[in-house]
Parts: sequence; structure tokens; C-alpha cells
Amino acid sequence: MMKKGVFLFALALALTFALGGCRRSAPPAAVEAAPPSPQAVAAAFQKGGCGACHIIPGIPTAIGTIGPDLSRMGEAATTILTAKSYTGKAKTVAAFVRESILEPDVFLSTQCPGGICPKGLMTPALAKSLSDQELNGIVRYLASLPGKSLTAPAQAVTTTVMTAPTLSDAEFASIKQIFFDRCAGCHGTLRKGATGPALTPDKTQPKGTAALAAIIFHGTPRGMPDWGKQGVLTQAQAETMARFLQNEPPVPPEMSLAQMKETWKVFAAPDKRPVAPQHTRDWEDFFAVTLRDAGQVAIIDGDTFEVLNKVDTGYAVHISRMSATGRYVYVIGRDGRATIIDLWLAKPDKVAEVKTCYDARSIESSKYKGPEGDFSDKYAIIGCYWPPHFVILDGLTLEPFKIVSTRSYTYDTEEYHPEPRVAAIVASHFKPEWIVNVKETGQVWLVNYTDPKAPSIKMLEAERFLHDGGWDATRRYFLVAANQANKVAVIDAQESKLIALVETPKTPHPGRGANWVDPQYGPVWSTAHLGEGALVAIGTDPAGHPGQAWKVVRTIPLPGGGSLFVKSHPNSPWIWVDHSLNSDEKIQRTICVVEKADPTKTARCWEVADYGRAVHFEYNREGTQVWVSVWGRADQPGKTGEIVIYDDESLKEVARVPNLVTPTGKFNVYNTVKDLY
Ligand code: DHE
Repeated sequence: MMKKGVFLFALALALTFALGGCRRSAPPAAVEAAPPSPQAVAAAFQKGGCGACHIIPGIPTAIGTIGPDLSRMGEAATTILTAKSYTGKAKTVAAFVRESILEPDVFLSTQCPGGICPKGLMTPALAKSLSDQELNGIVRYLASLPGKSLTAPAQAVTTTVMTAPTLSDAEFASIKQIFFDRCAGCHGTLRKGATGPALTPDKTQPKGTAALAAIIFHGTPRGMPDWGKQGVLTQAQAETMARFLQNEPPVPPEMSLAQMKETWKVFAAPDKRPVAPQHTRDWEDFFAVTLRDAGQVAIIDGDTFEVLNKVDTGYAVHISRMSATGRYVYVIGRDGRATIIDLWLAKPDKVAEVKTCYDARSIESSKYKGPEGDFSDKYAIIGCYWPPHFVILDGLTLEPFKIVSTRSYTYDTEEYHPEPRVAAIVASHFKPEWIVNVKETGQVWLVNYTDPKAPSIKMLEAERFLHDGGWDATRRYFLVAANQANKVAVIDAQESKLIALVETPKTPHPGRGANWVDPQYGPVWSTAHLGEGALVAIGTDPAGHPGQAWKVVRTIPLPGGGSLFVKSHPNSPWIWVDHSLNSDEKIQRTICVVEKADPTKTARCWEVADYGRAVHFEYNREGTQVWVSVWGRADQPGKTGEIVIYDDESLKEVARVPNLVTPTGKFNVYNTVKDLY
């Protein structure tokens, strides 16, 4: 079956820009008798940008996979017209094709990646840029598929448009920053692609401005956010971004140790800090909560739910991690600014900060205490996206002292990569080692910090593109998502080797995952997925359950894809899962629980709020309450976001911490120190 919904979504936008005014109504208009030339039809497809989202036979650049493959459009239309589920007005195949272009939401195809095409994915505005003749040519051609094919002309069209559109200096400067803030995380600063596809000019120019702008504005079912619909980008900005993407990417500057040190500030030297907590609160049950768009981390008391302080940090803090003792919270901003917060102060506050990169996602502390030394709270490590390197710092002051570049060669093809970004980092409990995941080269580096000025590094070959992951319950095995490969790589931290690559559904995204004991298969670790509504359980007990180890032993269906995080706790009967990036407004704020005792299905799913997206979970120390973020919008008073706290036994709401600005990740001190999830 074919999509009505998406096909010309690219096309639609084109027209928005061109002929904003003139509207056509959908069906009747008969296809004119004289068929347009193949050249004209190919040019019309190109003008509408249809190939950005669809595969269209005869159009070499039409290889998009955001919407349905249109190779059998006419045949599919015939089937749909006779189906009871079709409620549109079309009576003929041509009328159906025409309706699907002009009123794409009348019938939603089931053939988008991940299932039914979301409403609004293809905008009727695209068709406005086409003349009647062009539209009719497209309709006639699609209605004839399969069986016909445009030949040579499409090639000619392609070569004529392969030039980059221009931008003014002001446009370039502002859109470059927006790209860095919003897009570089998935596509790479040099746009070579990772979680999102490559956006180099050879890929973007054939799509053209209209189609690119449509994707940027409306998003895709594969996880590209709908920046326009979210109100983050205007139509004009989407169009400027589309032009920017067709030009060569600018290369940002490097950063030296001297430059890092210029940003280094110590607000309270270690010898000026308290030797015991200055309050009587249970600081091991504090939560560090990212207030994303406020550039702050809130420290919230897990017993009383009081917000003890909102500490100014880097922009859009990505994660917080605890020192081995739990006294310090290490925080990393997307802008590469790291902050250390002392929880023993009467009012928990930052004691040092430094910027070691322009773009970063990970930070970790040294956790090893054993025969090789006590490294508790001694060092910190920051993983950077740009420049592509990691930095080792003093654990108490954040003084940076060692930079290690991750630029190297892809694990499989041994090709040089200029931007291998550092994704998740975890600290081993068995050895004085950090496990550093290098996204683009697909390598896992085991970095020994016994002599951190001269760290020894073992480079394991794993898979691309490494993203996020966590320990199994014994903390011997580290499981990390290679999200583009639809795999989870398993590292044995004790033996220092890769032991498995587990096939998963589309685009695994575990956060740190969830550990639990399956009634049938024993100890398992779970991840959900961005690309598919599925929660899987992977066996993690090679000694006790060798037949199940490093295999997906269970796949539990979810209401939809777009999941970012799962969570559990040894004391909990549940596994919790979100759907934050689902394109459906209701599903994106729906969370589900799966019962460990009956893990064949979700036990309950519900909407957490009537606005925003539900994202990320964290337990209190005892594992009796679960905190869920409602991720609102910083510019919508009353709906900026909040945290909802549930009783983990009854699943009843216990409290809300209201009026927080876009809360995302929440990190309980005790659980983060112990890696309980
Ligand atoms: Fe994250 C973890 C990267 C988008 C919230 N995110 C991680 C980690 C990486 C990463 C590498 C693992 C860190 C570790 O364990 O050391 N995230 C990226 C991206 O590159 C991406 C896809 C795009 C981007 O531009 O950043 C991205 N992440 C998001 C979001 O949009 C989220 C929801 C909100 C935000 O901050 O922008 C988000 N990411 C989080 C959170 C974690 C995380 C809350 C930690 C989960 C945990 O429980 O450990």
C-alpha cells in the first residue's frame, strides 16, 4: 500500500514559498489529454522536491525513505479504493493520486517507516508551487506505476540544480549557530552523519531547498524533530537552514589546554569546603535535575521534593554524574561547560567550572577503589563532540590537564574520520578505567587512568554509531547502543574485550537501560527504540543462563516508537518506558510500565500531562517512587514543564514539582553512584 500522506510533503513546502496564495481544491480536475514530456515530468518532481521523501522510479535522486516508496503507486491506489477503510472522495486511481497530493491527510498510508504515516507529515502546501500542468504530469505518471518509467531526462534535471544557494553573511552567522545548537548533535558538526543522515552538499543539493525545508519544519517518522511545528524554527528559518545545508559546512576551531584554562574557575577551593555536610538532609537521596532551556541544574530533595537550589550551569545540560562518594555532582552542558556541585554545602552550589569543548554530551568520575589504588573523587573525564576529544581533569577542582584526540580510523573500513565524537562514558568498578565510546569510528576505548598524564588505551572494535548505554546488574558487562546499526555491543569490562553484538529492532536508545530478572530467562537488560515501538530484554547471565546470554529473549510491543529512556530498580516490580520523540502528541506524553512478573505486554500506559512530552525516569534511593519529567516549552508560562512523582507500587501520583523550565534528565545521587537502573 502507498502513502497518501507523505508523498509530496516535500513538494508541498516548495509551493508554500513560491505561490503562497493560490489554493487548489483536491479531487476532480481531470488529467489533461496530452501527456507532458518525460523531461517536464522529471522537472516537476524535482521542483516539488518529492524525491527527498520518496522513491520514485525514473528519478535518480528520488531515493527518500521518509514517506512511502511510490514505485507501485497506481497499483496500491487500486487496492485502497476498494478497501472499506478508505473514506476519501476519489473514484479513480488518478483522482486518488491527486487527492493524496492535495489533501494528504484524507488517507494515511501504512507504509511510512515505523508504520502509519503521521498526519501533517506531508503538507498540501507543497503542491502549490506546481502549475496545473506539472501536477497533472506527476499524477499521470504515478497513477501508471508500476509499468512505466521515465528515462534520461531526470539526469539532466539533476545536474542543472547541483549548485549551492547563497546566504547573506548575517543569515550564515545566525543559521550556523542554530545548526550547532539544534542539529549538530545528530548530524555531526561536519555533517557526515551519525544518529541522523549525512548532510553534505552531495546529499543535500539533489533534494533542493523546498524539500529540505519541509523535512526541517515537519520532521520525519524516523526521529527527525518537527522543529517548525514545535515552534523552534520559523518557516523562514527552515528555508534558510535548507540553503545553509547545501553549502560546504564551516569547520569550527580547535581548543587548546591554555584556552580551556582561561575558562577555568574555582569558586571554593577544596580546603575551603566543609569537612562534613552543613545540613541534616539525606543528601544521598538528592536529585540533580536538568532544566534544559534555563541552563540550570536543580538540586531537589528526594524526601521533601523541595528545590534546594537552581545552579547556573552550561547551556542545555545533557547529563549529571556523581563522584564515587556521591558528594559531588558533575554536570556537562551541551556547550562544553562542566560544573561541579558540592552537595554538602548548606545550600548545594557549584564549586568549580571549566569549558573543555564547544559541544559535549558526557562526563564521568573515577570510581575505582581497590588494590591498584583509591581513585574516589580523584579525576573527572569529559567527552566532547567538538573538538572530537576527551579531557581528563582534577576531580575536585576541574582543572583540565590532559587532552586525547579521538580522530582516527573507522573500525571496519579503516578510513580516516575527522570528527569521531565521544558518546557515553562509564567508569569501571573493576579497574581504574573509563569506557569511552567513540561514535563515528565504532570503537570502544578502555582508558586506564592510573597514570592519567600518560593513559594507556585499549581500542576495541565494536560497531557504528555508538551512542548511549549502561551496565548489567553485576557491573561487569557494559551494553551500548550502536543505533544506526540496530545493534547493542557488549563489552566485558573484566576481560577487556567485546563479547557480542546483539541485533535489535530499529535504533535502540537505552539511556543506561534497565536491569531486571525475567521469570523465564533470568537476568536481563532492557532497551527501547527510537525507530520501533518495542522494548527488548537481552540475556545478561552467561554463567547461569548461557543459552540466553547476549540474545534478545523478549520483545514487548509498545504503543509506538520514539522511545528515549527505560528505567527500573532492584526493588521495583516494573520497567518504565517513555515515547518522547513519537510524532503523535498523545503518545509522546504517554508512559508505560511492564510488569517484571508478566513481561509479555505492557501492564498500563497513560498520559502524564495534557501538554509537552514525557521524558526520562529516575527512582528515589529506596526504589519506591519514580520521577518522570514533563518536557514543556520555555516560552509557554504554566506549561514550561514539571516533574511528576509516582508511587512505584500503586502507580498513583504522589506529587508534582511544578513550574520547572524544560526538565529532562534526573539523577538520584545514590542510584547514580551505584549504577542502579
Ligand atoms: Fe542525549 C544521554 C547524546 C538528544 C537527554 N545523550 C546521552 C548520551 C549521549 C547523548 C552520548 C550518553 C551520555 C553518557 O552516558 O555518558 N543526545 C545525544 C545526542 O547526540 C542527541 C541525539 C542530539 C543532541 O543534539 O544532543 C541527544 N538527549 C537528547 C535530547 O533531545 C534529550 C532528550 C534532551 C536534551 O538534553 O537535549 C537528551 N541524553 C539525555 C539524557 C541522557 C542522555 C537525559 C542521560 C540518560 C541517563 O539516564 O543516563
